[in-house]
Amino acid sequence: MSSVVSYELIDGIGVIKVNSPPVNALSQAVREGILNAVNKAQDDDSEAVVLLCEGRTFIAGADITEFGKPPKEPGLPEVLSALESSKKLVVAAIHGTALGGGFETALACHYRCAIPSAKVGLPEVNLGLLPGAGGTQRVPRLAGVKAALDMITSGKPVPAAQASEMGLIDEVLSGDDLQGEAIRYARDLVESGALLKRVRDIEVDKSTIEPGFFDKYRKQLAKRARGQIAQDRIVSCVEAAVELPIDKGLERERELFVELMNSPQSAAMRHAFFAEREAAKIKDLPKDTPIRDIKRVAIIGGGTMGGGIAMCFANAGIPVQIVEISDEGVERGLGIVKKNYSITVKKGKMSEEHMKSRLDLISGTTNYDDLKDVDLVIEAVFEDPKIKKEVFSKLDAVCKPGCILATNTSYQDIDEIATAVKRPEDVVGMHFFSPANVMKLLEVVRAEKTADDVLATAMKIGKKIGKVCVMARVCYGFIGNRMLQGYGRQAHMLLLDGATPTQVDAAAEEFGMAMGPIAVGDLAGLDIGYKARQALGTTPDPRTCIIADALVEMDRLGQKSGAGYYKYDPETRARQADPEVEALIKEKAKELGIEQREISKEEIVDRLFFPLINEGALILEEGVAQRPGDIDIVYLYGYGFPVARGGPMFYGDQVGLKKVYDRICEFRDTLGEDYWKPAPLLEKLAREGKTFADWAKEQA
Ligand code: 3H9
Repeated sequence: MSSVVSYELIDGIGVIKVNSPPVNALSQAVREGILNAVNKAQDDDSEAVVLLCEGRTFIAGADITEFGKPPKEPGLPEVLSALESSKKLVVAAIHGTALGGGFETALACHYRCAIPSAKVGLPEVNLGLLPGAGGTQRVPRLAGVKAALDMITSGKPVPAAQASEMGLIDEVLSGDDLQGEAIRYARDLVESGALLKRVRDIEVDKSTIEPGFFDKYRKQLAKRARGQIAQDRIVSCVEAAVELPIDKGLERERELFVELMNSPQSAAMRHAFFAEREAAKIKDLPKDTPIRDIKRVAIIGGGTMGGGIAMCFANAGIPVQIVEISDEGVERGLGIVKKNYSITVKKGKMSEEHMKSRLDLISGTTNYDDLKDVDLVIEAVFEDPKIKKEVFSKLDAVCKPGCILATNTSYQDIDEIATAVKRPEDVVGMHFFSPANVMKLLEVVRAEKTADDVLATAMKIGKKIGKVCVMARVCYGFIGNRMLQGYGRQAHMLLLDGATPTQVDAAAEEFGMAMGPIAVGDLAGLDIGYKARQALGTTPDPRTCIIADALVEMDRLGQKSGAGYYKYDPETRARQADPEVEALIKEKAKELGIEQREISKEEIVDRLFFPLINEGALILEEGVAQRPGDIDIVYLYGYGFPVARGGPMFYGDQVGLKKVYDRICEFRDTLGEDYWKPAPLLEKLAREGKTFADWAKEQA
């Protein structure tokens, strides 16, 4: 047998065992091993066959690293056909997560059993794909059309018990002894004379499909798909399952799978999958770097941010204290947390008991002496370097040796903050994104003197509380907010040049952004930037803020005051263009001597997104981010960048860096040099005809 698949007879049952860490993906060796084993079982003394996996999971899908390379025999359809047409009964025995091609393998077996903790799912849509080995044809046959569509278009795995109710699993095993229980189940089936149940022979139940069902489903999907084509193709495949005999349906599925596999969207989403996992790795940090134990946490500052961060720890079962300067502050902080949880309970997404157990983990204090025993403190006070340094010096006095002192600052110089303590090696940045209990991104900022184990612990605890962690070095705004400045600036300048707020947002949203930059300003509150500009005490370039400042001075602060760049419906919060603002923009453009003109959608998109790529290139050169993929992850998880574009740097590679560079030069020549200086790395790669991905490989 092959090195990754073994086959042996146990109690008259042929047991095929896959052992291909880390996730038993269907590499060529695994496919070949299963095919050989099932063929062998046809001619030996086995009465039935069990297919199971060693390690942490049943097969978690096709081997994504093989995608885009020349296909190697045997293909998955051939293997599945051998399993399905086996003359001996085949049982798939599932633990961990049977995903994608893994679950499709199980669906080609005659029976499926699973231990209670197992999950099954078809997450291909998250990679811009559809299940390409029968999933779209077999799931509707077992679970019905609507359930199949919901499962495949959401990509969400389903727990064993639910899968059993849906008809996707035949038996939930009683214990965790996978092999023993699976053999027993196979034996029971044989002894009871169970038939070779082939899913292909089942008729799709059409009774639930009303006329126009698929059109309606497509329309609903389009709203959340944000331009992703995979969802639409999945519906086409399920339609084919209803209308065509299975072999024709499988052909249709294959055709659309290949189309998606070759699409730029899937390439972007596969990039995002691997970039996310890569981002967790710090290049110069040895794998065996010790991790500090984090059992108790404190958050300084009980505002919206501090409260949200506290919730992240409580959700992971870690006790957390909120520190405020007054009893009222504590009260307010705990109130914010309680309100947030109550909303979740009201939506039916959390039980009262769960809320209570989480609230029990969160306490408040005004006394720094209460922090003697904590292992990690995260400072989330006002963005004022003086106040932050005062907080750190107080923490230095009370916290035990080895306690990690983290700051949630979005912009401040963490090396400077670290001068306030006698143990700068314990200082690190942990930059959460608002709302902290919802947003997945955590920028972990490595300061000049941050110790290796402090950095490793911050990355680890970030993962534990459910965040996607990306390491950044110290600079103004770190990775995400530093890059955002050019984006926000261009949004504002586009208005002065003649685009309307609606045109700017529509172009960004059509590109795939969750929300356009002007609407985001209204959502965040225009007064925030206004106050920050006032605090700087310098005179900003009016082209970057003149309209925003005027709106604030008119008490148009954004959504919270019912009007900003847009007017908001008080009931639905729907935004509406406001002629008053359009007149204001014209007036301000005139004041600055700017001649307004028609602006094309293409210009809006290039002026918004190319500055991200250019600043990203500077960030890479300076070593602020480790890899282009890390920058992409920051934008995907922190800023609503569309995953089907892979992130700004991957988008740059897809457009072509030469084209990006040339366009930036064109803007430099037409719009002025101030904000359009091509980054040296961008220029170099453009001249060499290379991509950021090529550069990353050279640096690895
Ligand atoms: C498909 O099946 C298409 C078919 O319909 C049709 C075919 C014809 N391939 O996530 P982790 C690596 S599409 C290759 O950190 P966890 C991963 O890169 C596929 N490698 O662990 C990482 O490597 P490293 C449908 C894979 O425990 C390591 O395994 N299936 C694959 O947090 C550990 O991963 C999916 O989309 C793969 N398929 O989560 C499932 N999967 O250590 C994708 C993982 O070098 N996978 N790796 O960084 C997952 O969702 C999670 O990995 C899983 C484990 C839940 C399984």
